[in-house]
Amino acid sequence: MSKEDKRNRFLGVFPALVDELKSILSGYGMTEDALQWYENSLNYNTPGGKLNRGLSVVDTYAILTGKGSYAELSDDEYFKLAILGWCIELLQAYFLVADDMMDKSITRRGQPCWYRVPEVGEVAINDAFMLEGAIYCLLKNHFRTESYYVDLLELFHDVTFQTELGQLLDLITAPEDRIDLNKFSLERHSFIVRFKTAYYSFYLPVALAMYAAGVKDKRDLQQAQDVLIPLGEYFQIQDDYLDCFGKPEDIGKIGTDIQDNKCSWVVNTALKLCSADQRKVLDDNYGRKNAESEARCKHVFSELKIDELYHEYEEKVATDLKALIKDTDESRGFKGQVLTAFLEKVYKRKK
Ligand code: DMA
Ligand code: MG
Ligand code: MG
Ligand code: MG
Repeated sequence: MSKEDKRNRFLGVFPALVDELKSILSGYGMTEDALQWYENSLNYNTPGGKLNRGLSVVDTYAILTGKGSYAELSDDEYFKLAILGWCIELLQAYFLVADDMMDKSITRRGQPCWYRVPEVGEVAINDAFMLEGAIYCLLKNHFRTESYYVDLLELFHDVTFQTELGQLLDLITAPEDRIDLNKFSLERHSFIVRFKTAYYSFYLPVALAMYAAGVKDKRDLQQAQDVLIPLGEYFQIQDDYLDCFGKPEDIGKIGTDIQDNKCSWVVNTALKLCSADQRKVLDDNYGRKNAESEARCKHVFSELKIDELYHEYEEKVATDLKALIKDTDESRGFKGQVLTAFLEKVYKRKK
């Protein structure tokens, strides 16, 4: 099955899930306007992205069970895996609606952020909670009788909390009123991004597919994690790079990291290399809410050739990850190919 067909098949599942979620609301006697609101929020915030995380659940399961072509997946089997995939996309939707409010972002996936839609505003806070709530409605309806139901619940709860811890650190390292670049370091950056991005974006899809495929040995989950967390760190470094150097048409969002005083890979790399004069420019301009200051920071980044350093970093990290993957122990049923498939999805991405 081609990449496009896989994506379309996955997208084809979503409307049924929206109907199912709406019917839970009607079961509570909720009014038509509430049903319509939820439907709009689900459709606006969930399916518009790359769907890498959701598709990876199905792909990983197919690799683990030796059904790599999808042809041997029964319709029921596919549907259940796709639901787990959509549960991650719902988790992502929940984080993004909140993240865009906290980061004061303008656009997401090429459209206004949900909280900036005029009728929505701060109702978006409750909509974020309801996107998260959808996960547990779907898990209950479709997985309650599985032996691994509790594993799924614990996994979603643990990974959600880890992400929230990462978001907490991301936000308190970037206060708007007390800009102090001495608080930043690449070590702190690494710690933040592993929590805010790597667990839910990389470990979660694989762990879900492993549970569904009956691979639940702690040693297998650990070896998946040992590669997927550094891979997720690389993914967030790409996100930081694209925030500064990517084109809004490609990435679907307008970068906010410089004006938001974010502890991003870009500024941390610059801080390690800059002269005293360049440091002064950054001290005086980073985290200031105006386009001129932002442009001065970007000028320092280009003097320091952060762009080139990023490409060097990308080559090195890809080589290191391939070496790590080579050591995968496949004796209990986990497969290194799962990890290679992930690396290929993100290597040199432009959006
Ligand atoms: C992403 O951080 C983390 C989560 C949990 C959404 P970010 O603010 O860099 O993401 P984006 O660049 O997509 O706003
Ligand atoms: Mg953000
Ligand atoms: Mg953020
Ligand atoms: Mg970002």
